[in-house]
Amino acid sequence: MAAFPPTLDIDPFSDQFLADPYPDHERLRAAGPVVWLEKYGVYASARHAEVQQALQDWRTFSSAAGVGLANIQKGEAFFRPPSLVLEADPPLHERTRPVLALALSPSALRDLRPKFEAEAHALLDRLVSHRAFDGVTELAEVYPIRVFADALGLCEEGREHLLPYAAFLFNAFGPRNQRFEETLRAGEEARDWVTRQCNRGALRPGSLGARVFDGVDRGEVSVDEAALLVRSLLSAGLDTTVYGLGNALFAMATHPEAWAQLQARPELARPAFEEALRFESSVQTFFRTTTTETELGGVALPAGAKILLFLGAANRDSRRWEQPDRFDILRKTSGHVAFGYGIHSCVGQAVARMEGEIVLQALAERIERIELAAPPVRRLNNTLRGLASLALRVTPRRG
Ligand code: 8QM
Repeated sequence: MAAFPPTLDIDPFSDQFLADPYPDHERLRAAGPVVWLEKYGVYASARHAEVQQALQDWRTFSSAAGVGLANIQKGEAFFRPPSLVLEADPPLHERTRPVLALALSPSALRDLRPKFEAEAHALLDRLVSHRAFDGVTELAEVYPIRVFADALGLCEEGREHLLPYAAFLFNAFGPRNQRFEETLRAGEEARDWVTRQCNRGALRPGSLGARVFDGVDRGEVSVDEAALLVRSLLSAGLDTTVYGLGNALFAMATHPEAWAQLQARPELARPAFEEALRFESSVQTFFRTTTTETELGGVALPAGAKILLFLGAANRDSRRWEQPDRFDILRKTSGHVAFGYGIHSCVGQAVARMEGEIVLQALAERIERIELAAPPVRRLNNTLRGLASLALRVTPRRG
């Protein structure tokens, strides 16, 4: 017999929760496999097994009503036309996602790698020579914008809109709280620029963006659909890696043992970045909406219900991970859900991993020690976890 879930008064979009979500994650996991969040009238799960199960079962746990708190099928106001991948189920999703997957194929990535490496080396040569720099404003916010916006084929002008656009987008997956309002104006301004950049004519020939429009020539999507798919790359590909790189730098700077391991073997950069994603997942939460009456973790769910999935909490669930709060770059990280799971799992994850690997490896090759020069400053966002500032002091390698 399916049971009623325990009710919690936690607000996962409050300043207090977002500043340090981990104690509340534990409360959520401990309360049960699925809980009821009174404040928003939604179900939620913070345990790995149930989060994974819901992500896997896209027929029951739909994305088409939006992956934020608002139900976009009920006309609950949202600020942009729905994404054709993120906010879509099969069969639409089966037609649109392959266009992105093909644009971001392994061969496209191989072509990009030398540029991504050269940019990282140039940037880090300069930063390391200063012996002190801000890991967020001078590195994590600079590098993805440079390499990914270049790869996408965007013009230089107006790129300052990319982060405000994403900040607003990711806030808008949550409730219309003060944080949402604070980023609304800049986000809406940025949206108009973003919309213009998604046109075929605005994208450099041969770029990733142009490759999305190749799907039009193959008859897979319409011109308007291709523009929306470019918008997906622009929406999902910048802030996520900015926060991911910032979190990885923070973890490395505050875990000397992990840094020593990476320093001794810079080829650990890839697993180190992966562990940083598990440890501090840049995308913390997404919603699904039930399409029918169902059951999850023994709890009965009605049709049409929103359920909040705590990816970041699942990645620290002791039912799944040994010593989950330990940052250990040698652990097996497979099974983390920082990139999601199932048909919607991050289509750009290979690009993200490439950026993370290249930056961490280039750092490890150049630096002997890395330390905080000041307490980091958090940037709170309704969906993303990360930093506004990370003052670092580094000691270059000798010789
Ligand atoms: C999040 O617009 C989109 O298609 C889109 C926006 C944000 C994401 C994914 C897709 C997960 C990184």
